[in-house]
Amino acid sequence: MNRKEFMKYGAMGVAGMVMFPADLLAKETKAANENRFPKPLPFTKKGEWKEFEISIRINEQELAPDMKIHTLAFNDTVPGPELRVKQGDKVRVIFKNNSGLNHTIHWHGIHVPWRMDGVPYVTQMPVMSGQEFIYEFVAEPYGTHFYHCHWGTLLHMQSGMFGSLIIENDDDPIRKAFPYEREYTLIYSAHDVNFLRNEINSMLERMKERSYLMKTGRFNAERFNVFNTKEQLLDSIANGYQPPYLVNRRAPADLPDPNWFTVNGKSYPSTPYLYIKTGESIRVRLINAGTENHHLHLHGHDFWMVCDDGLPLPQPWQRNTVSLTPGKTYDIIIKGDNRGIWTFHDHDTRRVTNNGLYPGGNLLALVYEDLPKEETSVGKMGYLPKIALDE
Ligand SMILES: [Cu+2]
Repeated sequence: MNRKEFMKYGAMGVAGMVMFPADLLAKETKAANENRFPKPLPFTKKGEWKEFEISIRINEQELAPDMKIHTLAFNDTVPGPELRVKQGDKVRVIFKNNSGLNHTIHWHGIHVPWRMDGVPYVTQMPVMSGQEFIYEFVAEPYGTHFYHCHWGTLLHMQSGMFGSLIIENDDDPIRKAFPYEREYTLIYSAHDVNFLRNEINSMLERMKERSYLMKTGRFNAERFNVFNTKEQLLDSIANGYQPPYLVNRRAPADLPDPNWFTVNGKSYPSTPYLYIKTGESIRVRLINAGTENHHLHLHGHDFWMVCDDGLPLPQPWQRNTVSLTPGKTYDIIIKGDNRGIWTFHDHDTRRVTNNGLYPGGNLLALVYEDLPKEETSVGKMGYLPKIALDE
């Protein structure tokens, strides 16, 4: 390792990129860790409505040190911002599409009026580039939910178009049964970065070609599936045009095969830490916005599974591994009764790798803040391991 590399990876240690006990308890690590969770989106009160603004554009995201991918990011972050409201609130979301592609937003688990459900060509027209759409619904039911794009979901969801939607209840049965001060949101996803690169590059190519053709007056809306108005699209359909979801343009062999796995848009060693203290209970909201099953296992503890798809379970369920299938949310309570540093990870070991290399992917740590100083040394390790990131 040369000096430049040492400086770089040494600095990562300070930022908490490696699981050294002393680093994990450093002030800088804790401060940096705040940015590894979705941030609540501020709203404006407009009469009885809570009004949120969400936009979308193509962006870039660092999954792990030096590993960047192009993303489709709500408000420039992956995951998108957290929408946090109270049960019964009237919610208005102004969605602006600045991405050059079509999108919609689906409110997963929310009992919205059907016209607000975000399914293109079923409940609404896709929100085309440059357009905006206003979603309005009443926040029901209580619990941990999420939102995601419903256009080209195979690409758009694994490109980052998802975010948490938490509906709080002042009379929260979980808080009563398991008093907690701190809570954490973890959103899981899986990415075939080669698929993403090819798809997004070809989209960018098409966008370039499109603007060139537009400039020279030779643009064909049907060929590019880009329409300026609903009327223009309906005219085309009447003339025999088929929207792309009716056309099987992809052979099964071309389907993505995820090789990067993220929690809150990050792969280990950039994944978030869950801080806890002895005697404390924390609530963790697990959301699977990806395509894979994640068999999440906590070391050294059982946890209490308290909500399934946001709904409080009649009987909390004590366990240490839970299968979080695509589209599912679970809330778990972890009680701090075994001081230490413990991993919480996908037990399908393919998913604790970055492109096949362990450790990586869906691997994170539960970290006790009250770990005594004498336990924060791991003995004689004179080097910081460089996490291998191959292509
Ligand atoms: Cu989309």
